[in-house]
Amino acid sequence: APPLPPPPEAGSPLGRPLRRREDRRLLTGEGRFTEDIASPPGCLHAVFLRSPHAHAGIGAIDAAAARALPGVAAVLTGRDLAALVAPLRMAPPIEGLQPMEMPVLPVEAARFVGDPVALVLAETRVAAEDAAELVGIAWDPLPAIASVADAAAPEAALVDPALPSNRVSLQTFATPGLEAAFARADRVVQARFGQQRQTHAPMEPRSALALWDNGRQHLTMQVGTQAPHPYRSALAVRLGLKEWQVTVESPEMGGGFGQKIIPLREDLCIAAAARLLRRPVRWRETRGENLTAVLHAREEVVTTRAAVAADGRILGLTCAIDADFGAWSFFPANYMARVVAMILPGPYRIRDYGYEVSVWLTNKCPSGPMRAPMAITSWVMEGTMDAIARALGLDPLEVRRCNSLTEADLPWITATGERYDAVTPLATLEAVAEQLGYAALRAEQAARGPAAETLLGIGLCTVVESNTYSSAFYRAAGIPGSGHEVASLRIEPSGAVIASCGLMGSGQGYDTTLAQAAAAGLGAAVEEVQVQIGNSDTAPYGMGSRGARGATAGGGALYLAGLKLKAKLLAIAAAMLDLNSADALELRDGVVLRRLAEGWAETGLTLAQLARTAHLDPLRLPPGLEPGLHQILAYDPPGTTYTNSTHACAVEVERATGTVRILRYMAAEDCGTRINPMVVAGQTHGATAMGLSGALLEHAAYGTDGQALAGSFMDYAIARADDLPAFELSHHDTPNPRTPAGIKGMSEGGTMGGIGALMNAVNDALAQVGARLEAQPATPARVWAALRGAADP
Ligand code: MCN
Repeated sequence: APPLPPPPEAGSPLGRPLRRREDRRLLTGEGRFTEDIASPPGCLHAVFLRSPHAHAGIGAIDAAAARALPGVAAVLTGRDLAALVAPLRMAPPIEGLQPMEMPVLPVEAARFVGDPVALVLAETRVAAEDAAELVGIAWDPLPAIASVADAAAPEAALVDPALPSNRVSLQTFATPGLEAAFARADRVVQARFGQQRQTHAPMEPRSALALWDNGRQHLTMQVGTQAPHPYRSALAVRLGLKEWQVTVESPEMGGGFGQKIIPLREDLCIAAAARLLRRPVRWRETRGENLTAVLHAREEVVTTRAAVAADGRILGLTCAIDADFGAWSFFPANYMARVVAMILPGPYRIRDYGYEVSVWLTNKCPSGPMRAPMAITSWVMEGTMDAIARALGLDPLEVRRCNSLTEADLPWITATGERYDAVTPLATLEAVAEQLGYAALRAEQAARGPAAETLLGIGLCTVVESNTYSSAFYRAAGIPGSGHEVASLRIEPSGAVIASCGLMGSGQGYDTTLAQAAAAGLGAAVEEVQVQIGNSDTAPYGMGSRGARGATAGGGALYLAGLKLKAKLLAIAAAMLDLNSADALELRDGVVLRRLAEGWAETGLTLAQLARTAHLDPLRLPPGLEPGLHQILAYDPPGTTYTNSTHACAVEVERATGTVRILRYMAAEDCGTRINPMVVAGQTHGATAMGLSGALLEHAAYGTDGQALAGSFMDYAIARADDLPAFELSHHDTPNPRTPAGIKGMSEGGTMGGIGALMNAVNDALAQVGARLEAQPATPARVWAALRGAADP
């Protein structure tokens, strides 16, 4: 790859903590979300009838009474929709992965509580809800598989009868020296980590409006989506349309967290219904549906075995992962669980490594990507470090120090072949240890002693966050797609700049940060740059927002497009100034400067004048330059980008009640060049809050019969402000030499660090009395039970 330009110098729009432009409209209630769009004339409202059973055959469906209700336009079943929407077939060429097919609505059997089995369309939402209650289904309840243990039992019924077993994916890996590493170890330390099922819980549940123009044979979907172009392609393919027959317009989005990437079953159903009935159709998900029937994530159990020397050095490591993916492996099952295994060794010098990753199907809500699909990883690795320290009687900080990668190790190629550039895990570890006053806190812990009413716990968690996944990663993981992003920059005759790409935000502050990235490349004033994204027809085809790729891939593409367009602008400036070359010219803040022996001088030309010339006076352009100012550029990152951080947490565990109180929380992070430090801090707060919320409270629980138990925020507890600490953040801005302007992504690492720091702190407290919490969440009841030595509930 050609060498990339160096990070910009001081005075650049990069690195400025500009306030988010979008906040004014969002905070004053003027943001326009899908539900703010008025219903067009003739609009129908969609309601889905869902399975109350974890597993049941679908017998006769009697919709006569529902259809007879005033205002009801149609009741569609799986059979009706099968003729309109192609099933999703997931069959990437990956060894150990079973191909699966998913009909838009099930015809033979419902596979989980909430599985949609019929679609009711009526003039009003109330009429549709009433009609749904009148649809009679002859259910044939069947035994349900509610856990990995059930799924793996020798005589287990099959969740998907088309598959040979409930293990939908099995992947293994081992370095050649692994066995020898265990043979020469002084000790083998084993640890187990469990994570409960969770869900995204965006503030805005899903919502969509489908408009079919029968004259033009054109579908417009107004829907909050993180990836307008892949969404449009998937919708078009499954409805048998060309992409030019579909426009996707994403209004404002109240959170996505991975739930709003591609069209899910409800989106496909309402689009098909709009086309069939030639009427607009809108659908709004209820909170209960969002909690139980969209996508879940995170349910996995990981066991590690570390071969260690007596001084704490890790000689070899293995992990076994069993992930419960629910009823469908709709997203490539291997991807999410595999990322955990891939990056598990994290910041440590572990040359010999092996993993076995099993993904199981059960009769629960299907799993999909959720902010930090590899969320458990850092807890597993850092919990293993603590287990090693305990087994060998060493200090946990010392064990980390002696295994940590240092600058001299870089670039580091991990055991699985991943390349780390410019990571600084030892620096972030030392920074938080100092800020926390680690030694003093350990002394205080010892002074309190295990008999105290409140036990003090210290948790450390260094994170290596994989992000901005490259095309090579997607291929290896079997995910159809690419890691590149496309930027479009247009400069209008007045000098106004329109920046666009295939990302779509759900709270990341793109109006501000993408404008900063484009302005930095271009040399324009940030205020002159407007970001226009979210419309599949006007934005260039890109891969969307996921995997913390927005800053590096999207911002990087805009930065590089800016540099390219700047070269054209400077060539025009040279011609206008009667210079032979543009070599001594520079554009900063929209003003053309000329380099002198000492410093810079203004030339009197501005970006606006250059723009006017390019558009309206093309005869003044130097030979060979086209009129106009438009740059489209695709940027494909050279490899996955890695960002590191260390989270540290001090907790108090009350012995009488099991209550965990966070005393202090800090994180030191290195995401390279920060486009906007305030946005980075906000993303770290949000990501860490999500991690802590999962580690402390959340649980998408099921009964042993597969019944969903958490259908409202009364049962699915997410953290409130008073559950969370103040975050003390610090930064190490080490640019990545292989990305534009040295930017690294960062918005998932906080989730990983939050879980690890909190769980390690709780277990550090419990270890003083010989207890351990093997699985999240650390609710008072579970901590109390662990303290009592009872089985982990
Ligand atoms: N940023 C920066 N400098 C850096 C890195 C990031 O200024 N060195 C800024 C970026 O410009 C961007 C934001 O921080 O505005 C996040 O950047 P990045 O880490 O690249 O992540 P993405 O833009 O790809 O956003 C996706 C990421 C993911 S994967 C989930 S899930 C997630 C998240 O962002 N969902 C969110 N943050 C969220 N925040 C909100 N409010 N809502 C969600 O649904």
